[in-house]
Amino acid sequence: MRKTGAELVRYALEEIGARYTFGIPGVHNTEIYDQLAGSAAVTPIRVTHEGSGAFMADAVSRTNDYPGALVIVPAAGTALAYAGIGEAFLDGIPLLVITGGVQTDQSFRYQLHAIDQLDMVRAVTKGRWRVTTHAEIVPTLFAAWQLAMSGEPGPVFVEVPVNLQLFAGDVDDLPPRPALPAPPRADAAAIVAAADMLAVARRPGLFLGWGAREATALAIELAERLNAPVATTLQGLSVFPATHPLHVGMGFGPAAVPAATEAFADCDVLLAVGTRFGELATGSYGLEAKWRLVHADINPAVFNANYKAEVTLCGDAGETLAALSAALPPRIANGRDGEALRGRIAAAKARYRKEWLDHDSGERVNPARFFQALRAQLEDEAFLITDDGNHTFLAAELFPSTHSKHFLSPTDFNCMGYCVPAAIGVKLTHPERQVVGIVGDGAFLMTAMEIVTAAEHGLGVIYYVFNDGELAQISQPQQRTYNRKACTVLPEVRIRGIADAVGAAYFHLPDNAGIEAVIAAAQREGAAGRPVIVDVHIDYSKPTRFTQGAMRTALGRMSVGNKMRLVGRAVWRHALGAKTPERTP
Ligand SMILES: Cc1ncc(C[n+]2csc(CCOP(=O)(O)OP(=O)(O)O)c2C)c(N)n1
Ligand SMILES: [Mg+2]
Repeated sequence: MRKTGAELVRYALEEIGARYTFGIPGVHNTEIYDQLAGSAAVTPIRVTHEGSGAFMADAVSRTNDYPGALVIVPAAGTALAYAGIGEAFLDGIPLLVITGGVQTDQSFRYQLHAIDQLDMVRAVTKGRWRVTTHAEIVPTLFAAWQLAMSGEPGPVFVEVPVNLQLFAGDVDDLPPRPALPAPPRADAAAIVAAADMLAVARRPGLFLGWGAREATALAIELAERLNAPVATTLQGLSVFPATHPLHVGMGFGPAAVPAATEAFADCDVLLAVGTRFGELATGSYGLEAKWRLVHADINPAVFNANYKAEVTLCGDAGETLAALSAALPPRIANGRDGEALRGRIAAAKARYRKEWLDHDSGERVNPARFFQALRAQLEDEAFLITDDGNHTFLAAELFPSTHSKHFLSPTDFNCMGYCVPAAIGVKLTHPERQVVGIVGDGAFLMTAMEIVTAAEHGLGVIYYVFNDGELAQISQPQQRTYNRKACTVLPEVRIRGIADAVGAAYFHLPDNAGIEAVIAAAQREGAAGRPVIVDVHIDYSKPTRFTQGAMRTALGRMSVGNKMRLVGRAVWRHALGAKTPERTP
């Protein structure tokens, strides 16, 4: 039969089960856009910036079982989408990137958008293809999808030259979507060895990352059988419900909240599932490996990279945990008093909350009061999407997440600008749920105009802009180490003007007095299908445990000479007095 390339792309997207594509039309992909405009299954969403489109697609993948997809123009679109592709790559999120390609049926050089795109995206994709015939299009998109979804998921990139899209060519048939390859299965002997280690452990602990996102029920069962405290990574924050009495918080080393540090202080066997022990997850590699490690992950490359494991289990997290559970003896008597442990965790959490609530925020909004009120007014299944900055760690320490995949953060690529578009991607695919963005003022400036897309589609995402006038996650350490804030004090921005421009409701939250009423009013607007921007004059005077702990750990690792140089400079500069004027909104 004869089909145009654009028809074949549409067919493959429909078969794969993609429901949305994100991007901007250009001369190299209008034929695909025209096809998608006629599709009942796939809706193309036009964005204001391909970077936002990539973050939206990433968030669709994180919260659904089908992949987010991009349809973008070559070179320019790819360049702007790059940050989102990079975030998906380092966070292990599947993404199907389809770009047009320059004409391959003529010999002119210096065509528009003519660069080697496959070379450009090599560092941030699991696989890259440039199709050369019509017959390759559907099989290539299927192979790309399989690669994106299997093992540790990630982005894939397929370039379809514009001449193939426009004109018909021969294909034998339209094959149905193939199955996904079965995940690897952890070695049976290794499962027994791991179960033996856990069975004899006196003080076992669980550490869960994003890779365990589909295994929450099994993790709860195992933690309860072992009487083990459970810590998560930042990306995996929602994997274990914060309301469970064995949940301690994010991380468990010096950069963790006290409940976690205390509960893991005497941990002798650690079961880590779906984490790579990366920089953020470990608080700058501050976890002290006093424990014997059982490390389970689907990607064998992560084993023994940063922390030496005694047993490694390569496989799907759910299958691995089920096998481990089955291999454990029916009764585990590790001598740990489960009730006392739960009591200590609850008490440490209460103390930490009180420490924050008691903190004098002056005329500004106290972060703990804000998150407490927000949690009280939100439904359990609400989604919380953060950006990257001090606000991320405040949310992680002060907002209890209760449902897996309902807390999103741009983690290991650590790209600012994520929150605004990602929250749109979530709301688009979960219109019945409350979707809340917590975004720093600096990050907000990067992608705020994308809220026009939320307004266009009647998506009542609520953004709380933590307005402190600074790039705080950077300016705070700058202040401490340099005694000045080079390039991290932001210019004044009238956020109300942005709200007016994009068609969002606007609320101002200057101090604690209005917290409950403003959250309620914002939720009413959101429920009516209107995006909302709340300008929160947040108090950042109290640092998070994460920032303090990670900085101390990084400093501690330096050579004595380097440490002396940094500390000496800080002391000297503090003696000379502050250099930068501050601007507090
Ligand atoms: C694209 C990008 N540029 C720069 C950074 C470095 N960076 C990390 S956090 C941060 C501060 C973010 O400021 P803001 O959004 O106001 O959040 P806050 O820390 O004040 O809560 C910066 C500049 C980054 N992570 N990503
Ligand atoms: Mg800020």
